[in-house]
Amino acid sequence: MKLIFAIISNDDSVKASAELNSAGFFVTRLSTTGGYLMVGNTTLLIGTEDKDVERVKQIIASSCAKRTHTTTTINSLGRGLGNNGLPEAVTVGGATVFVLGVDEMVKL
Ligand code: 2BA
Repeated sequence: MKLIFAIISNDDSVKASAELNSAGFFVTRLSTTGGYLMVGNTTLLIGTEDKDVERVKQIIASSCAKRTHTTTTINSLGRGLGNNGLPEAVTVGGATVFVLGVDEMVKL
C-alpha cells in the first residue's frame, strides 16, 4: 500500500478531489502553505494500493495546471533579502507528488 501526498493549487483542488472520488479513491484535503511564496495551497492525501498509484498520478496530472505566480514585496520579505525585495515570476505546479510506503492502514 502507498500514501500519496499531492501538493496542488487551491484552484485545482475541487476538480482533483472530485475526479479522484469519482474514480473510487478516498481523499483527505489539507490546507497548507508553500514555504517559498508563503501563499495557500492544498495537499491531498490518498491511501491506495500499489497497482493504482499510476492511475492516481494520471488523474492529478490531468486536473492540475501550471501557473505563473508573481511574488510581492511582502512575500519576498518572508524569504529574506536575497532578491532585494523585487517581484519575481515563478512557475507553480501542476502538482508536486510524493509516494510513500505504508506498513498498515486500518479503519477502527
Ligand atoms: P512554494 O514553496 O510556495 O513554491 C512555489 C514555487 O516557487 C515552486 O513551484 C517553485 O517554482 C518556486 N520555488 C520554491 N522553492 C524554491 C527555491 N528554493 N528556489 C527557487 N524557486 C523555488 P513548485 O515547485 O510547483 O512547488 C509548489 C509547491 O509545492 C511549493 O510551494 C511547496 O508548497 C510544495 N513543494 C514543492 N517542492 C517541494 C518539496 N521538495 N518539498 C516540500 N514541498 C514542496
